[in-house]
Amino acid sequence: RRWSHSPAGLTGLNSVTEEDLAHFAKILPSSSILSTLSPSATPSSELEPFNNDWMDKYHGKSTTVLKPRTTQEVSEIVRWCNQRKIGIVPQGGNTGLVGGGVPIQDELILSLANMAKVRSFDDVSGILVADAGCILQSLTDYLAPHHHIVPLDLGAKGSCQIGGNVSTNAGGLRLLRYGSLHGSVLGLEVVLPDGTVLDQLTSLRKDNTGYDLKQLFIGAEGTLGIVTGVSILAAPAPQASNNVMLALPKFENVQPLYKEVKRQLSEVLSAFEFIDRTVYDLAVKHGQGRALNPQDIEGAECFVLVETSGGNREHDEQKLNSLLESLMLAEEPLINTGVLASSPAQFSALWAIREGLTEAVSKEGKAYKYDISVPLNKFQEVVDKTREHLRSKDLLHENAVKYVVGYGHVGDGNLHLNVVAAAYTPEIEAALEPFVYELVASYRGSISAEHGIGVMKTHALQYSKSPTSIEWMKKIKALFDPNGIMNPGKVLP
Ligand code: FAD
Ligand code: S2G
Ligand code: ZN
Repeated sequence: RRWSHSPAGLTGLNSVTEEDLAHFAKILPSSSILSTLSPSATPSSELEPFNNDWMDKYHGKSTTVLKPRTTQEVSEIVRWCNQRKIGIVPQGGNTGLVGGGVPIQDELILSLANMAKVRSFDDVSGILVADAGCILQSLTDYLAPHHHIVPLDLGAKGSCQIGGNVSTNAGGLRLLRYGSLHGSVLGLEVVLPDGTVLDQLTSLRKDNTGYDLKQLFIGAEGTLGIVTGVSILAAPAPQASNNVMLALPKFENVQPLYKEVKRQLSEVLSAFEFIDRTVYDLAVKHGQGRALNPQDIEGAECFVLVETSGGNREHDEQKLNSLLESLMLAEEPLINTGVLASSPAQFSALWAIREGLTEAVSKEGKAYKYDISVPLNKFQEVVDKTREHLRSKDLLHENAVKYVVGYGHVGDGNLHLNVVAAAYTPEIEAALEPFVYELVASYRGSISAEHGIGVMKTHALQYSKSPTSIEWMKKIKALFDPNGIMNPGKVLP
């Protein structure tokens, strides 16, 4: 069943044995060990959720999942694996979309699920220190009564962990307003591939003393060490958030609309998300969120969800209403219509359409996901060219590729091109890769805007990074992980 671009095999590494298990049993209670090897003899079906990725596209064959509760336990496990040259896949919420969080073969899975405590929060500075295994939604819930929010939001918030967010340098729905994790993460605690605990968990806003080592682990996808603790600057919760779903007659209007929205909303703008018509209709079909009434969106080619977050509800609503008026009254209106959320329920229902796109797509079939950065005015062209390319290969039909859709974070220039197929097959992949990567390179874009490289795109890194860059990434990898045990076969070709 494996056809994806994973390396043929991992060389120079050993499998977990019963002796290893006996050693792990000295470090962890039995409840923290899941293994098909005796004496545990857990049925392999119980390891499925750890061996298979969220899309059911990548499948590992690990025999053993360890779920340590403390940094010290992680350190002892890693030290042993480094001596035994056993490959380790660090796993968070397993919502990654590039196959980075599941084994390529039978590497050990080290799950952070049992390290989910908030260590401290200072409600004056807003600095939160949490275990890496804290689920994003649980941190959001923890901060709410303290009138703070995590400066990150994504559709996977119910399962993804802050350690996984850091390791993939997740972007998400709020990057436009709150910036990237490279800015909001203040410190990290990391277990290095030899078991050393690198404690960089500062809670300082400013610390300009030597190289900023934590930056190396943000986006390293578990290939340089295991993040066990995160210190992050939470943002003050907005007093008022509002959103509006705009229906556009044509894609060309997205750019002038973005300019106008930024001009009129300026500091209270907190999200600007693009949804093409095909994927909007799929979200409605699968009951994601509350649809706009069909007659109002007759002929709309795409949608934009705009969110404001500010300090004063009346002020922000006044801004939104005058924006809507100006958009509708223009002699050449940029929008067909706009639905302004009139209640918290409607606010959530509009967001649910955008956040439900991934699930709607996965309900339609097997998604080839291309999370790319391209110039905003090329979003539609990329979707159209990919669709045309598949049609020219006679692959655009019910039994091959059903839909080609686009949605994403306009403010970040990040398009999520999704090719929805009846099944994952070698001929569809051969038609899409390197076609999509070459198309992105032709716009001098990036083949991965926020999801990372994982195992899916190691061979495609060259489209976005120079040979010198890749050479020095490999030198850094060899320095931190000379035995190549940390998430082997991921990120680097
Ligand atoms: P996992 O999937 O478990 O792992 C991801 C990678 O990080 C793997 O390489 C793994 O080895 C490594 N890793 C995990 N934890 C650690 C750790 N503690 N230490 C070291 N390495 C670790 N992504 C976005 O950027 N923006 C989005 O808007 C977005 N929306 C999504 C919506 C849905 C519905 C889904 C299913 C996914 C979405 N994603 C998005 C992708 C995914 O949620 C993110 O990449 C997320 O950050 C992964 O977190 P996780 O805890 O699930 O990590
Ligand atoms: C999003 C999720 C992944 C995808 O919804 O912003 O990052 O391609 C994506 O559905
Ligand atoms: Zn995204």
